[in-house]
Amino acid sequence: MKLYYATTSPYSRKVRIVARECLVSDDIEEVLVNPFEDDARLLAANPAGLVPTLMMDNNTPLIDSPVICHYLISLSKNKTLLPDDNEQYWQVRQLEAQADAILDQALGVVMEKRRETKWQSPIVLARKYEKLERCLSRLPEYTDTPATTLTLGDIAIGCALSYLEFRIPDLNWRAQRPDLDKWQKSLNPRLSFQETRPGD
Ligand SMILES: N[C@@H](CCC(=O)N[C@@H](CS)C(=O)NCC(=O)O)C(=O)O
Repeated sequence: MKLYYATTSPYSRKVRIVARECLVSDDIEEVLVNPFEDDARLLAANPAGLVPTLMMDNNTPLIDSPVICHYLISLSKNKTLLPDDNEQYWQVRQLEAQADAILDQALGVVMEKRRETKWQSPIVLARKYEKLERCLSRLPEYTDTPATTLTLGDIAIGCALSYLEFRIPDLNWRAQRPDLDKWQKSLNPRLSFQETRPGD
């Protein structure tokens, strides 16, 4: 398999962490691309030109990080990332979706701030900041450290939080949510998180 990714893309990071946690990363060739430069290899696989994009072994593409994560988990024997139990399964999927909602808003902020200052909309930015604050305040309480029971939802939240710190440090989420701060820091020593740290 081939994974088109960018080091600063939090959606890519999620997939790369999942691949490592479910021990399928040896079967994946990671191909670094810049999605903003219309790389021909990426466009051939994904007409929307977004990372992550996975080329499966049968040369068919899979797009969208949740789809790719689920596919990789389906290839592995890891039953912790996405539990079989119906109630737990949907809890994990919900957490994954909450994390993706944070990422979508965060990416919106980053893109808006990349526009020339005179074209930036303070209204759009304020709305996105409000959404981010609300989303963070509604995340579940993290009273335990993750230890051995890391799920796909935890990975997604971990990626979203570290992306916020990387790209929107003025949001200062650690000060608002000391429980999340402690929990997120406990993820950092994992090899999967270390090997995929965002960097320009
Ligand atoms: N819903 C998609 C979002 C992917 C996405 O927006 N990726 C960004 C990088 S973080 C991208 O490739 N942007 C390039 C562009 O907008 O042209 C997913 O979960 O994979």
